[in-house]
Amino acid sequence: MECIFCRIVAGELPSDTLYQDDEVMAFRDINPLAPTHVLIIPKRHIAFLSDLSDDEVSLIGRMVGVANKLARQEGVAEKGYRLVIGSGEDGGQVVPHLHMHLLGGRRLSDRLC
Ligand code: DGP
Repeated sequence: MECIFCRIVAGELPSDTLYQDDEVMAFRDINPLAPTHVLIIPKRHIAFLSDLSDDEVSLIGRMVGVANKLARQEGVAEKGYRLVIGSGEDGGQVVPHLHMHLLGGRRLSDRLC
């Protein structure tokens, strides 16, 4: 298995896992850019956001639900946080397995990019 995140899902690579259910998993980013930096991923390998069919977009809703729950758990919900999904090279996506970043715990840049 080549995909790093699929290997994390399979338990072949360690991760600081905060949440998992049948479809979604969340773990701390190995290279945190903020005091709270969590990655929320589908367990199934989907490379890019742009690969999601119209029938599959509800998966993103599930990922947002997990992110909101973790933001409360991490104590960042009240002051605020940011959810980011990059898709593809120009979107800044390095790991080709769909993921959402949950960033919080400090004032993030006003600049979006
Ligand atoms: P992106 O640039 O959006 O593709 O973000 C990929 C993120 O994945 C990046 O912030 C670092 C993180 N990452 C890469 N490899 C690993 C890993 O093996 N474990 C964990 N926990 N995070 C990883």
